This record gives sequence, structure tokens and C-alpha cells, in this order.
Amino acid sequence: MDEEGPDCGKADFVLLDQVTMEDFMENLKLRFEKGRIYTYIGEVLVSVNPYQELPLYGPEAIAKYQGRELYERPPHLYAVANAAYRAMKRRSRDTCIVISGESGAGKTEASKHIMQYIAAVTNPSQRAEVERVKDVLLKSTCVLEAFGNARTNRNNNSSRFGKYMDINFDFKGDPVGGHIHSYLLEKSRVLKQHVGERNFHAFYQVLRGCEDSQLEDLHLQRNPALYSFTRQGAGLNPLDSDERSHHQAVMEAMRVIGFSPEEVDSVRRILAAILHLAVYQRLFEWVVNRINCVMEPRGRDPRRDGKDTVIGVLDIYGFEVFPVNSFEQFCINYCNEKLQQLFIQLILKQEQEEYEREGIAWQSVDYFNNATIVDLVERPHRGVLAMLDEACSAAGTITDRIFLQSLDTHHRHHAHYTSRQLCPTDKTMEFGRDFRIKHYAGDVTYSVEGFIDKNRDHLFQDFKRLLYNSSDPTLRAMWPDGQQDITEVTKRPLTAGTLFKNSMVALVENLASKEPFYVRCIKPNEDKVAAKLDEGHCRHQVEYLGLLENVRVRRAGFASRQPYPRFLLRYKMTCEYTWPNHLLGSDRAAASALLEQHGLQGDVAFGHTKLFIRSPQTLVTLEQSRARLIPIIVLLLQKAWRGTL
Ligand code: AD9
Ligand code: MG
Repeated sequence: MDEEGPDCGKADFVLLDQVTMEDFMENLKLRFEKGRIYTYIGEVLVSVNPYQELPLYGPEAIAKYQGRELYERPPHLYAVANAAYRAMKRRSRDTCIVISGESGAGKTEASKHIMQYIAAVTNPSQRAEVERVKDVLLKSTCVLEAFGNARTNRNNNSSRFGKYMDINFDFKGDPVGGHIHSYLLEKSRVLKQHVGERNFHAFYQVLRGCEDSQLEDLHLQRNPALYSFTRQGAGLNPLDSDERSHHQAVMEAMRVIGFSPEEVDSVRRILAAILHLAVYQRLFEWVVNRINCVMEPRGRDPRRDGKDTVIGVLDIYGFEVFPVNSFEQFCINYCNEKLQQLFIQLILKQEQEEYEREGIAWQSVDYFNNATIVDLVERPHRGVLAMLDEACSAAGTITDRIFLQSLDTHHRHHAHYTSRQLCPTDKTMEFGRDFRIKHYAGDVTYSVEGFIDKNRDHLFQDFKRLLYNSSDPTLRAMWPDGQQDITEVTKRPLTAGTLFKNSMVALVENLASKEPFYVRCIKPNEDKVAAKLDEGHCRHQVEYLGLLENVRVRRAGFASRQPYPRFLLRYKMTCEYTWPNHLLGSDRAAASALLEQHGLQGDVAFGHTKLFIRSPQTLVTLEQSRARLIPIIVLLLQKAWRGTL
């Protein structure tokens, strides 16, 4: 890390003189100004989006990080990718890299750099099958971005779906397959985009990129402004703010004229079916499945090849707040609450608990635990999602407004819930339409309009059957459920909210079972411009990401911890009392002797089962000593083998 020079601030926030917001921000700003967009908190990487191309990436930079310890080089995504890769390879542990941060903070770009690093350092023997897998891994990103990303007001290339990608590695550490899980595509965007926003990139790419003859075949014209789905966001068609009240007036008029509730319901359902036409989600899922089929590890037999190990990379939509927030934002922000909860559990809570368990002196650190917000959303029976399901199962009689009333009734005393009804003086919320959740990352006001319809997410069976019977095999493949028989069809399908919740619970369980590495992304300004760090905006992110608490826990703690046997296995060759085996009574005593010989005993604490190492430099010293000895030991072994010793 020394090679960064003294004027670039501290490469690890743990090294700050004092852990205050002022010191943290000063360091972040100084580094950003010097083009040092990455800084550690221990093994967590903090990354600030530079909004400009910096000379930080590519083969030369990759070579600098390859095979190095995290602390040997300046902080970088490559170092994290390398650490995850080495942990996976050395200890046959599944690892994951969780990239979080708000919309536009640089998560997707970070995931691409990580994939590039992994692709660059694997398959030295150029095996054809591994090359094929690497190619698919890298190219899948571009395809999924076309179908799943769009320009929003916060990010010109915003991921409108969550992505978790597993990469499978064989015992040599080469990628042999992968699998992508996608989460909740924001399909409503197909039909409606906010002012200044666009539809999914794929539509424009077809219109702008096809040959004239191809467009003719598709009966399309080149200009997106000719199509309602692609012109709204460009500002050609300002949103009609009266739409909502018009809709309500029409429904009321129908009732007064004498349309029966069933008839009104049918009209609404037909409208919904047209809205859902979009087929788009099926198209997207089909694209993901196609990629997964191609990435399925081929011809692997665990008995012969051993178990694959996995690195998971999570790039999921960031916390977002729009002028009007709907069901999609509610799900996205709930997802971010879940990930924050995992971060708290893994980095903050578990760390404290481990010190206690190991009998290491520890000063506890206060942090905001967002479990109460997660609970508000997902609790069985009374959580917002459960109550929404209840409203959806009530056969069309419950409106969004009634749903809001029941939320108000049940959560009126919840510290993180409010609404206009509960807070009549707050004119930033609309009466009978809005509720607000105090998220860990800030307050978000949600409009309940459309919550019930979006959660029900009905697609009529006739419609599915029609598409399943299409002569186009691709279209058929997107609608396998079009062939379900009537008994299966009459079962009530799970709602969108419940499916999303289940997928989040499974995701968090999956991540928790792996060794995690974290990248915490920060968006420097709202204008998407280079060389501008808006202090207020960044400070807010530092606060809600819990970075100061992270530094405090880390400082009170230790850079590394290892069970004694693992520590000895790696470093025993560096000490005469431990090589090749020690006779010191216990592994703990052996580790102590080894450290004493290196003069490092002052930098460690001895837990019941693990050794805790305070500063990264100690690890570097041990690694260097080991690296110096390995060639000598190899030479000795060779000589012994040839009988010349
Ligand atoms: V969202 O939650 O999907 O809306 P992300 O994924 O966090 O968001 P993204 O990675 O798409 O943000 O970054 C936004 C833009 O910032 C990119 O399109 C780049 O123009 C820019 N960016 C991000 N990271 C870098 C970087 N390391 N170097 C240069 C960057 N530009
Ligand atoms: Mg993204």
C-alpha cells in the first residue's frame, strides 16, 4: 500500500487518527481528488464512482494484483476479486462478493471489473471448454444489460433487475460453468416511463440498430418517437397528471350508470391483461434461462472431478427514491434492507460475538440495527407484504385505499411507519394514497396505487394457452405453463410480493453460507459528473451504509483471524520450533513460539481456538517470510528425492 505515496490519504479508514465523520469525509475527499477511488475498511472495499475513465484497469493492473495479499497493493476491486478467488482456491470455500450502494453508485461496473479479473487470471493452460465458459460469463453481462437495463433519472444505465451470478470452479481453480439468478424485473417500465427516463435499452437497440429491410419485415419505423412505449420518457409526451383522477371518475361513473361490480371488475381485468402484455418479463426470463443452459457445467461428475467451488457475485438494484414510488421501489428497497441486515449480521454483529466467544477483550460498538424495518415488511400475518397478500386474496373487493387503511390501523405505532392519515399535517404525503417507511437509508413515500394489481400479477390462462400454442417455438418456450390442466390452473398462484420475499430469503441464506467479501459503492453526486464530490450526499451514504461503525468495529478488532491449525499449516515452515512439526503441547503454544521468533507477538491476541492478528502488516511479514523459504524448501525436497542431499 506504500506505493500510493503519502499525499493520498489513508488507504484504509481503520488507520484514521480519529474515527469521526469529519475525518472520514476528509480522507474520502482527498483520495477522490487524487483519483484514488478505492479505500479499505479492513477487507471491505469502499468505492466512489469517478464518472470518468481512470487508468486503473486492464492487463497491467491485473498482473499487479494477481496472487498478492489484499494489503500488498493499493486498494482495488481486483484485490477483492483476488482475495475471494484465493480464499476459494486455498480453502475450497465457497465465497461471494456482495456489491451494494444506491442507484448509480457503480455496482454494475464493479461487477464487470470483478468478472474481468477472474477471467484474466484463470485457465493458464487455455482449455477450450473453460475458454468457452469464460466467454459466456463475460458476454452474458452485455446481453442482460440490453434487456434488463434502462436509463433512469438517477443512472443512464440503471439495472432494472437484480442479478446474482454463481461461477463454478473446478479443483484447478478454472471456471467450468455458472448460473444467473435474476430478481424482479421492473416490467412496468415497458409501458410507462417517468419523464426523462427511457424504456429498456433493447427497444432502442432494435429500432436504431436493425437494417432497413429487417425493420420493414418487423413493420417498424426507425424513429422511437413514433411509438408510445419508447417516446414518453424522452419528454415528448409530458405525463398527464390528471390520468389518475380520470380513471377514478370513469370507474365511479360506471358504477353510477349501473355496471355491476363484476362487470367493472372484468373491464379492469381486461385492462390489466393489456398492461401485462408485455410478455416482456417472459422474454427476459427466457434470455436468462438460455444463458444458464449454455453455462450449465458440462459432463462433470463429483465423484471423479471433486466438488465444484463457487464464487457468487451479487449486483442488485440499489436503494432508490423517486418523486412517486410504487410497488417496484418498495420491493427494491426491501431487498436493500435485507442486504444491510446481512451486512450487520456478518460484519458487525458476528464480529462482536466472535470476540466474546473467543474470550478476547472487547469494547462494544453501537450501531443501528435495521431488523425492525425488515420485520415491518416481511413479518408473517402483520407485515406489509402479508397484509398486501390478504388484500389480494379478497376477490376484488379490497381497493388499494382500503389496503392502506389496514396498514394504518396495524402499524400506527411502528416507529418506522407513517402516513398522511397518521400525520395529517405532513403535506408531502397525499391523503388516502401514500404511506412512508423510514428506511435505514432514508425516508421513502410510497403511493399504494397499483399495489394490489402488481402484487396479484395475474396472467389469464387463456392468454398463456394462446401463446403456448403459437407456431413460433421461442414463444412456446416462454409459456410452458400454457399447457397446465385446469386443476393446476385453479390453484391460487403465489403473489409477486411473496415470490420476491421468498427469493430474498433464499438469497440471503445462500450468501450467509459463503465467505463474504463486500464492496460498498458511493455515488459522489446526483449530476452524474466527474470530479465532483457532493459532501452532503456522500456523508448521507456513509451514514446509512454504517461505514463509521464498520471502522470502529474493525479498529477495536483485528485484521485477520485464523484457527491455530490453519495458521500453523501455512506458516510453520518459517520457524525452527514448528517445522516440520512442533512439540510444544498445543497449537496455541506453537503459534506463540512462531510469532515470538518473528518479533510479532505484540500484534496479536490469543483466542480460545483462533489467533487474532491486529495489523495487516503482520500478515504481510509472515507471507514474505514464507515466500522466501518456499524455493529453498522445494530445492531441498528435490535433492532429497534425487538422493543428492
Ligand atoms: V443501479 O442500482 O443499477 O441504477 P449501479 O449499478 O450502482 O446503479 P453503474 O455501475 O451502472 O451503477 O454506474 C453508473 C455509471 O457510472 C456507469 O454507467 C459509468 O458511466 C459510471 N461508472 C461507474 N463506475 C465507474 C468506474 N469505476 N469508472 C468509470 C464508472 N465510470
Ligand atoms: Mg446496476
